[in-house]
Amino acid sequence: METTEEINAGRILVCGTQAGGKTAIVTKLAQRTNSQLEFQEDFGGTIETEYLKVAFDEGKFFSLLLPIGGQEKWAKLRSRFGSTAEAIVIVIDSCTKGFWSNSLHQAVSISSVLPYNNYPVAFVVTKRDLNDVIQAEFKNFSKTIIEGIKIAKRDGVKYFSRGFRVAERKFYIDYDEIPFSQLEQIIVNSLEDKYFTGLIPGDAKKGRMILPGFTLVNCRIFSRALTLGISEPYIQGDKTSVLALLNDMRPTMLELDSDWKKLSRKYLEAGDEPEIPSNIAEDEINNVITEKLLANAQDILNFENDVKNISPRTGWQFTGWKHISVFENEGLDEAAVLIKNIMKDIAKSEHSAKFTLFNQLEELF
Ligand SMILES: Nc1nc2c(ncn2[C@@H]2O[C@H](COP(=O)(O)OP(=O)(O)OP(=O)(O)O)[C@@H](O)[C@H]2O)c(=O)[nH]1
Ligand SMILES: [Mg+2]
Repeated sequence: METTEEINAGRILVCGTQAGGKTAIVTKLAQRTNSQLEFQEDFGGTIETEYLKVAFDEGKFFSLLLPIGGQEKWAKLRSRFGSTAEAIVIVIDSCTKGFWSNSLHQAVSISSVLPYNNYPVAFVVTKRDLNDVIQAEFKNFSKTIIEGIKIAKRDGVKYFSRGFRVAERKFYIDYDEIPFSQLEQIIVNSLEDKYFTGLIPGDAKKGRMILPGFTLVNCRIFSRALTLGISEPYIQGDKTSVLALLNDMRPTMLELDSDWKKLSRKYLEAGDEPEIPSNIAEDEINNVITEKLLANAQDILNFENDVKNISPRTGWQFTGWKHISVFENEGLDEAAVLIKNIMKDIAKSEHSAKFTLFNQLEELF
């Protein structure tokens, strides 16, 4: 056999809540093999899936990474690809700890269709750079948001809905409680006003970020996680369903011309839209950011334990984890080694006939 021949030595499915950084990290890794590749910001998120090759040992073998769109609407697709996968990498964002259980949930659902026992699972914690940046800036985030609530009461909130046409809309806060979707929009607007310049509605590429690593998409996903953290005491429904509902769409609920009621028809256990008292204090926001959003070393160890603890039930063989930053090119070499270790571990997994993939009747109807 020719030593330069490429052998498909691993088909790795990369999953995790939307905007966690799956496409970014996989593109960076694939760039090592194909220098033409470049990560492009995608305001709407990955549609369906992307295949990207990573070669090791001068092309002797490669892994094919499939980062699938993290939004909930791609859940069926994840299962379909799961039936051909040989390993899973879970991507979690170090600035939105509140969404980690949703990412784990995705990996667990895929596991029931993966035709192996004892197959490798690893996780990558992304956006290390942004975690540091927000650690230094979060008190100004809270101040800006409190100011944003005041402005919303006085002048109303303008936003652009991006349905068929980009249309300007406006709402006022004239009551003591703010519905989730409006608070999410107030947070996005106030952070966007402070941390971006030159924004043009409908053209996400034109804006410039002021805070390093805080992209328009990061602003939205962070704002959603923050709104969730603030709303937690007021959630009436089941937490897992609420997380799924919030992972259904991108960008914000209002910008997408959607609302909680519409979405909750799909997530029946999510309950009514939470209402948050409008007199929320700066310190409460600070606490949510530090306690519920920004991950620290202990949080990562806890997640590792969660993964290890469910492994006997899901059939996982835990390969390891890395905390990286795609923007700072930090930890990418280690991430590449992690992928290589996954491919070694793939050899230890056993094929299994657990192919109860789809109920035939369910598929027909
Ligand atoms: N600061 C910072 N931002 C990052 C990093 N990695 C990704 N991002 C940003 O995070 C946002 C989402 O990244 P994607 O790679 O598109 O996320 P995804 O997981 O593929 O999202 P879906 O396709 O919707 O599931 C983008 O704005 C990226 O630029 C990182 O290491 N640091
Ligand atoms: Mg993607």
